[in-house]
Amino acid sequence: MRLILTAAALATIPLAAIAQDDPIRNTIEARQGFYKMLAINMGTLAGMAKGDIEYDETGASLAAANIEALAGYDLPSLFLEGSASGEVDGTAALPDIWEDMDDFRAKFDGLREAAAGASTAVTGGAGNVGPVVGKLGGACKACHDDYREKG
Ligand code: ASC
Repeated sequence: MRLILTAAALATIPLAAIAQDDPIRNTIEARQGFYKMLAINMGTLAGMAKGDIEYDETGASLAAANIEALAGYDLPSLFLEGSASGEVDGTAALPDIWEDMDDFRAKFDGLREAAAGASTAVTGGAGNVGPVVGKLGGACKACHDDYREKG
């Protein structure tokens, strides 16, 4: 019985390996997870800036630190050739990204610059959160305008 169970368990391994070995699907899932984490932390800061979420200095600083950490990741490396909208389903990444990867990278550098120091900038009161959200949102938008499918 034990032998049979072991064989059955082993038989499932190749299928799982195939699913994880699709580099295009992996890269799309990874960058979407990245954006989701970014959006969750932006949501916390934007909520505090608007007064929808009660300001709490530690919470604000942690959310901003998360954004700084995310901005330190080399996100553009997840944009593999062949993972554009129109080539595969389930992505809003416009083909223009690959037409000018240097500019795409420059846009991401813009987020990194906007995020620098954010965890300190949001301390000291709810009134300090809005300007940080504005700066970060501007960097998000600059890239979305050119490189994310509308709609
Ligand atoms: C966010 C979020 C975005 C950006 C964008 C800025 O909080 O989820 O995609 O900010 O709205 O223009």
